[in-house]
Amino acid sequence: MRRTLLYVALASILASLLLPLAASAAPIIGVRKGDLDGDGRVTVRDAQICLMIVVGKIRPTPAQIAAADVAPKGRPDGRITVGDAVVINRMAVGLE
Ligand SMILES: [Ca+2]
Repeated sequence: MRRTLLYVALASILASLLLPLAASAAPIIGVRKGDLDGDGRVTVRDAQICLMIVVGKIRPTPAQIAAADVAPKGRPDGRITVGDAVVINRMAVGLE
């Protein structure tokens, strides 16, 4: 019984570690790059949300991860960084 509980606990821990990776690797259909709040536009607010993700203030949804990964330009690297926030900010003001 104790061994079964241990296995269940270990499986839960492994699942919690692997699920975010699987979610971020899956293609998200209908996500507009840079639009983190899902309002259909890329604004400074989206860059602010990206920065909050970078500093760990908010936990991103899979759609936000897909929308936020815009840098390096032309070859997104699968990580959400300050560089992504900068590119989203440039998109918001029409420079990208
Ligand atoms: Ca938006």
